[in-house]
Amino acid sequence: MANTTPQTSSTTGTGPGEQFDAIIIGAGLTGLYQLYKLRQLGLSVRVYEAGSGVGGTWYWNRYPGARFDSESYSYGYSFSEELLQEWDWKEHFSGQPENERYLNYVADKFDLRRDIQFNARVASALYDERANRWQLQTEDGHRAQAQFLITAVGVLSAPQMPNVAGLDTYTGEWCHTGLWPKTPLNLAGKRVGVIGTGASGVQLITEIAKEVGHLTVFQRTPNYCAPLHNKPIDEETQKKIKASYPEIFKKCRETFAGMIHHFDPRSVFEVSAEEREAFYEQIWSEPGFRKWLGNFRDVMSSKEANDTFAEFVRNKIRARVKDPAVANKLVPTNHPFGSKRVPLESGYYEVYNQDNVVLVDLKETPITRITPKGLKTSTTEYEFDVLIFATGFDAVTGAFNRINIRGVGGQGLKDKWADGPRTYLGIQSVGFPNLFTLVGPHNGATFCNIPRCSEQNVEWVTDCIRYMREHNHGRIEAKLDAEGAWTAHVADTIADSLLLQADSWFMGANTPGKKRTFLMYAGGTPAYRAKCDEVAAKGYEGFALQ
Ligand code: NA7
Repeated sequence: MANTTPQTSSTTGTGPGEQFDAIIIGAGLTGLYQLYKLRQLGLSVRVYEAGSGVGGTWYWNRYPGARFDSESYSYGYSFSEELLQEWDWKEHFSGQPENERYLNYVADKFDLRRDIQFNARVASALYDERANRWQLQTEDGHRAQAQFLITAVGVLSAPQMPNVAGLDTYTGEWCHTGLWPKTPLNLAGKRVGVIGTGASGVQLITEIAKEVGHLTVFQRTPNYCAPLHNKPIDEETQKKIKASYPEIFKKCRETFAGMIHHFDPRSVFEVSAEEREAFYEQIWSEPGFRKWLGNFRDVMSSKEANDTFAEFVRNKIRARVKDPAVANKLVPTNHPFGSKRVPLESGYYEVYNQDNVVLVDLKETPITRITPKGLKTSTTEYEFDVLIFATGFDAVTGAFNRINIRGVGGQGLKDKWADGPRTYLGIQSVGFPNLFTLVGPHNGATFCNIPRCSEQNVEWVTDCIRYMREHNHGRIEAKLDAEGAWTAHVADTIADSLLLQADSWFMGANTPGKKRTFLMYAGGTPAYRAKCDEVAAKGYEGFALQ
């Protein structure tokens, strides 16, 4: 087995730096598990993490109201029975502080920190063809090398600011939801502006509306927000959950998106109008994503079917907002229900019934510039103490693009993917040997309850490295035909889907200048897992092993 002691040479300057078998970028949920698994294999591993602590998404997104939209008990790691039994989720949909605590607990329990370098943002990763090693450099000049490079950089980790003039002139406090400071902003009694009404904005707005002095929400596109129905987990339920983890995880393995929710096998039009309405009321009253991923099977493929539920949701919104003119602005009309990620909420629409809250429709009055005291729209000037950007992320590929990753012949990954990602299984890309992209573009883990599918990714990569070591292979690279076929297949998975019809981050359409193309995988979790298993069983079919 591998030498587990890293050899150190000069770690900065021009030397090759520390030597490892594998380097992992990111100490979020996925990176932590990959570290744990590679250690078990006897590899020397170093994780580089930009933050000062573990947690990834749950480290950075510490804005008020941030919480799971997956049932907590379907989100935690499944690999350790001991961990499952000793961790008590306190709420059905756990909040950020608790989620961060959980990931810290895991890091401590499995003694993971000693192989993680914190405050280390990777600037470049260059493949040395002759040595068959990846050479990494962090932004502060630290250098290291490894045979395997494994990215666990997350799907939504490259925060995106709007391209509006004048931010540098703004003199008040401001921040992005995805880069929320550790010392919380004091918003009590303040004049606050929020730009963006996606899943983050909806959670944040609902929470801060309870304490701010005045809130102005700048909305570009209204969303179909659905009730989360969160509540604490009582003792009896806790026991039941702990006794039924095998069934919970089995269910997650079998559903389309790795959640506990299954699409209903019926078509919208197989039932009478009364039955349909009763079904909609039923799923609306149930927790989590039941309304999206447990809806009729054709809600995501037939516009006609989708319209029936979209109108149901619009009526729910209208019923909750007192001022019909405001309600009208909040009602989505330009995309099908579920074609963008459905924000789950706990009192969001009622916020707009508060006297101290104003909704500005940016389609009517766009922002023209940020000013020293706030911002200007085409008609009005606003002043704030705090301005919050809930404007989302350069999704899926953004975090890759922010690292200078160069493979065979110095080819940049960013350049290769400029017209959209090309991958095999969303785990490798031709020209980048020994680079594994966990939860990367085209990967089944993207359109999934991430922990369930990222565990699959990690275990598959670990098995692959074990196989390579057992068979004396030092290098693995996807083959061109396999990459072409997978990339075409990814497009096929969405060909009949209404996901195509929205300007969402799924499509890269939220990032100015980015090629509009499907960045994820919509073939479903079971199909993805089966394909990965088949590839492995056939001796890593579609990969060249040397
Ligand atoms: P999202 O879902 O991408 O939402 C970003 C929001 O910000 C959305 O309402 C955008 O409007 C708005 N936005 C983005 N750029 C601008 C500009 N330039 N001007 C005005 N408004 C803008 O990001 P979130 O952080 O809420 O959620 C990301 C994921 O995290 C979510 O899907 C969950 O998986 C968890 P738009 O709709 O583009 O018109």
